[in-house]
Amino acid sequence: MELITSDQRRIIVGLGATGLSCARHLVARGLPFAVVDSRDNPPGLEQLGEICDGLDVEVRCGPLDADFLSQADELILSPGVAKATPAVAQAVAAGVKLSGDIDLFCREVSAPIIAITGANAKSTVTSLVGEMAACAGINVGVGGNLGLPVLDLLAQGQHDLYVLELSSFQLETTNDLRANVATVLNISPDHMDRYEDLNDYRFTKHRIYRGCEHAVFNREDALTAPLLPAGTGSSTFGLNKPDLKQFGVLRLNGEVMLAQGLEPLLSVSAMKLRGEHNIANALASLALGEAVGLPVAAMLEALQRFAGLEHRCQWVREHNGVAWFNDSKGTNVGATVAALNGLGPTLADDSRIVLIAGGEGKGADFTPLLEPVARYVRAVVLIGRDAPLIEAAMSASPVSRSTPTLQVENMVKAVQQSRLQAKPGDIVLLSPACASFDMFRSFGHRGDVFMQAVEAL
Ligand code: UMA
Ligand code: ADP
Repeated sequence: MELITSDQRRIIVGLGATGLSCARHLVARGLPFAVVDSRDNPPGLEQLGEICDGLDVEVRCGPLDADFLSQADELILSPGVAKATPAVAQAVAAGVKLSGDIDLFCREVSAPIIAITGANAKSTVTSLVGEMAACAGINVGVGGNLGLPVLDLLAQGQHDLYVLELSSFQLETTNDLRANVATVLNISPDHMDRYEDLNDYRFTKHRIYRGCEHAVFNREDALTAPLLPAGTGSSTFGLNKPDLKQFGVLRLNGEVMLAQGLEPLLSVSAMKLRGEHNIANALASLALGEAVGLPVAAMLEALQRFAGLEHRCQWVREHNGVAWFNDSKGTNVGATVAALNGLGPTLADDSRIVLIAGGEGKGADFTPLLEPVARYVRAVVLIGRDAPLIEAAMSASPVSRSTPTLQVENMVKAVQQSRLQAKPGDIVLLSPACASFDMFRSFGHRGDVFMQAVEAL
């Protein structure tokens, strides 16, 4: 096989899962490209060799060369590389077009797209909407930031509906999404080492609404509300009583019901998902499903079946009367606040949570943690690079100063220390409020190490 001769010079920037999916995609279409990665020895080199076997593809590793990038017509940027990276920014200033895998995907797809972003709950809602569509018998493709790059999803063959989780990193380079339905589920600070401030992060997230036919937003979080051109449909979800047609919660004879307008749909007790935040997630999923016309019966069936994803407030085991939960996907402060506020109200009167937190804080402000910590937490066991920052935030405030904090070297010690702190009836919760990369390969790896240590008790 040979690549087509073309005047278009494309450069794939980044050799992770996304870069490799872009390479496979371009090779399958016979389109020429070059590849760069800022690392001397990026992880995908061997796989790239297999994808491009026998083809003339230039590969450059090591610090990005602005002059080389500036010779391209189009840079296809991986999400892990910020568009503010100097060599990339210089090429863009020189007139080079910037795209990402989502743009490449959208150029080829005509099936409807539900596009989902938010600081938290993206993966849960994306998976749940995927389950709803599957329950309705639809041939649905589910992917994106969730793990399967969208172009690999495309390579699986045609689907009749796509449900995509999009990160702010992916949205930075997404110019032409035009989703049928788009949502920003919630906004709280994350990735503050990559964005100038919360507004910068929020504007990036709001790119998901560009050109959409219908927007779904969280009426309890004003930062999610879109500015839409006339004619664009919209609907909302929230934990309060819903207006006509909107999704919310009704209390009927002491029972908490998911509802649309005045119509109760399902008792919250019929769902396997637990915690207030998951009620919001169920409502968001209903609103998204409704917007593409999924039958209500199928959506409610999925809500009753869906037990949640691994590493998201996942029950691990009971040991000596203490329940252990793995929320390793709590990778920012807002997620850990939600996990504490979700599990805290389930505690019996004298019981408390022992919280294991810490890792790579991504420049976050930890003060929103202090109030739920003071309300629900017996002790905080800290690991990882930014453990001292969390400890400093806690001891600087009268709200949380009296909650004991203990810094330990690794996850096994954190589990052992938590066992000593917890009393029967307590919960031990791993919800780090930080990324995992200072100590682990991924949040999944961190959660697995935690669960192994808990199983070994
Ligand atoms: N990197 C370099 N130099 C390069 C290219 C990458 O140093 O030239 C580094 C990045 O800084 C990053 C790592 O390599 O630390 C991986 O970056 P990547 O862009 O190659 O990542 P992929 O393997 O393509 O995975 C990406 C998403 N990763 C990121 O956005 C960092 C995955 O989300 C996603 O599942 C995958 O595409 C498929 O769409 C992960 C993630 O952490 C789970 N996402 C963030 C989050 O959820 O908070 C946004
Ligand atoms: P994301 O893909 O956005 O990281 P996940 O569905 O994987 O979202 O959930 C990550 C974490 O976010 C969970 O472990 C939980 O701590 C928290 N979380 C889940 N739902 C919500 C919500 N509706 N609001 C705030 N935090 C949430």
